[in-house]
Amino acid sequence: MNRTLTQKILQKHLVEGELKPGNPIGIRIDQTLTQDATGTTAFLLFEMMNAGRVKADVSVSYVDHNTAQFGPENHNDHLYLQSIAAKSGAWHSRPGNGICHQVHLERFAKPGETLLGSDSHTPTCGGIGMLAIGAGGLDVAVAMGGGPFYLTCPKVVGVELTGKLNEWVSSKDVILKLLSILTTKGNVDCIVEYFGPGVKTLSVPQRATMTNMGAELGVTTSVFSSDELTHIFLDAQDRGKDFIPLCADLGAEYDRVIPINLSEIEPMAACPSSPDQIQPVKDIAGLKVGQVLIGSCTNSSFTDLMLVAEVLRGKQIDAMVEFGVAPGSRQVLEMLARNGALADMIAAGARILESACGPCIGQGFSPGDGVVSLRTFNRNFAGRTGTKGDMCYLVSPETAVASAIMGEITDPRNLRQLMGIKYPKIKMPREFLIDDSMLIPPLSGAEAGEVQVLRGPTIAVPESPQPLPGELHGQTLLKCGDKITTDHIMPAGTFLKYRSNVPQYSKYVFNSFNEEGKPTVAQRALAIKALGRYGIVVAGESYGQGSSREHAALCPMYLGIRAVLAKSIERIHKANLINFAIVPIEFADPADYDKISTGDDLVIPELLTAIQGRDAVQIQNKTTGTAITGKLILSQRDRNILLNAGLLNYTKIKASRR
Ligand code: MIC
Ligand code: SF4
Repeated sequence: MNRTLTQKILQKHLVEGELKPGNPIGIRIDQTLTQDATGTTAFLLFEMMNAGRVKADVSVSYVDHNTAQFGPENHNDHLYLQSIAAKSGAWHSRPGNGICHQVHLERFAKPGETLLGSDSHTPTCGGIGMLAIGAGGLDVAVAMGGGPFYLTCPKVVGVELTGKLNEWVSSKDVILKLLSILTTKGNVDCIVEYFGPGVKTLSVPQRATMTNMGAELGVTTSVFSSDELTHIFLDAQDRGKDFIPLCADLGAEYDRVIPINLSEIEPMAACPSSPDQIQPVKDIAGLKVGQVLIGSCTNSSFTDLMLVAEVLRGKQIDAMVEFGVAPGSRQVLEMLARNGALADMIAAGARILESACGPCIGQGFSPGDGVVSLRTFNRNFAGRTGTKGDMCYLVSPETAVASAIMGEITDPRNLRQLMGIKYPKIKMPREFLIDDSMLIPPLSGAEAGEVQVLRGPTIAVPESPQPLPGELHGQTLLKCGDKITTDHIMPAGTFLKYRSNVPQYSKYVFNSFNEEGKPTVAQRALAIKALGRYGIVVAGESYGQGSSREHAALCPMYLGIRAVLAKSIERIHKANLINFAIVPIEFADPADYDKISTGDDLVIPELLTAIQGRDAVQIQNKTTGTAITGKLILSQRDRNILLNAGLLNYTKIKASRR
């Protein structure tokens, strides 16, 4: 059989199950990554598992999200992470060293290996030919302890690239084009594999932009082959020894093929407020912009920022535009500083931010009311900038810099005519600047014994779920619509600093649904809990889009929410719900969604019996007297986890039986 690249990597790592789309499978994980916003919980859970030292080949704990340090919380987390990494045998990437995905691509990613990361953009490393998957922190903690990662064997969607990108068009425009085709929903349990003659025209950072933003499609991951350009990139990172050539067999069979001719791609934009609201830039050109931000794990590589700097050299950004640049890593920042490109950007009016997630996760640079913000980032969910009613557009660095100069959305292909600016051809450096001094290597077992783990007073050990009841008496805490993201469920921005304190963070569950002067969703959930009943969330399609944050399950669980009834649920979030013993139920008939309102009393009479072995579960709406059938789309392992009060408890029970 002619195999896809995905099948080859999966086969090599398969430890359980059969490689047939839809089957539950378990794979060995070679590398893991965590970041501070999810990593504190992941490491606290890792400690609770008593798994000893890290057993994955490479585990890196990054600090990149929570670096603003208003109050002691962030620094307490950093100190905990540095000490627990030392204790447990993980690498530690210090704050300032860069965004996890960019640094991992530069310094650790290896073609043909598997990576599991507690961040949804972990697929970035698919740009180097790695099978890189985002997951909840608890799943990553299990993989750090040497356990397999369980997933549904994916279908493989082949994206056949032909042609070559034109000047001023970038790989960001290609992934935006793909988002316009596949949208952000309906792609669960698929992997996107890029193939075809167009692949060799894209550098590793360009590929990584596409695999990064593949997360917005809701696919398990995206992957490119590993070829001569991969070799050149690894050589330039002084990691040539990590190279292996890898590609699909000729005539490999994909479940679906989407052809994309790179020569036909034009500058694209994702309009407010979803990454799949795509329009060609030329159709929205002329719209006044008040803020332009370059950075995030999608578009902050050395080549991206060199292009921006070259365009800006000798120019000024528009007087009404606030212009920020956050380089993806310390390597990128230092190289720009040494070659003068940073000075060009500063001279043009750029405000330089540290190498971190920053504004991408609402840590500063919230736009003013009514201000159009153009960003090279990957997500523009409503309110993610920190401003209610924000108008955030996602574009390529080319479009961003052109618009910053012109003060309005500008098709970068017009820059020559408008400003006499020629397209700068940016070369990949033959050697990147290698300085790993902000990466602390793992300690030996003996040295680690001496380390004291620093757990500051703002860090709270998360609570474990209680066993599920045989018959669930609940109330609809909230009925929400389609495409509810994890940002809606557990907001980031100014609340991000409470990530390592579940009781505190849970106060902001579904914060965007709270109304002035009325009890918050969290207060209502606690009131239901006080009556000895359970909260139930009812939702439309694609519930739990976006991030991997397990707090979107952990905090609701803490407030007594034990079931989600939705038209469909996204992969990572569904796994997180199961891990924290919240039952994910899908409507057998989506029209039944209309039979429930917020506040309705719902009873699930045979919940445990159904979890034990049925695919359907009956739900009685006591308020309206109607009955609803729900689907339980669960593997045997999912059922075991739910029946044993969550993954942590299940892992402990399994370990005690060994
Ligand atoms: C995001 O981009 O939404 C985040 C913040 O990186 C999240 C992780 C988190 O919530 O900590 C993600 O993508 O998984
Ligand atoms: Fe950080 Fe933004 Fe990337 Fe998430 S998407 S990892 S917040 S830069």
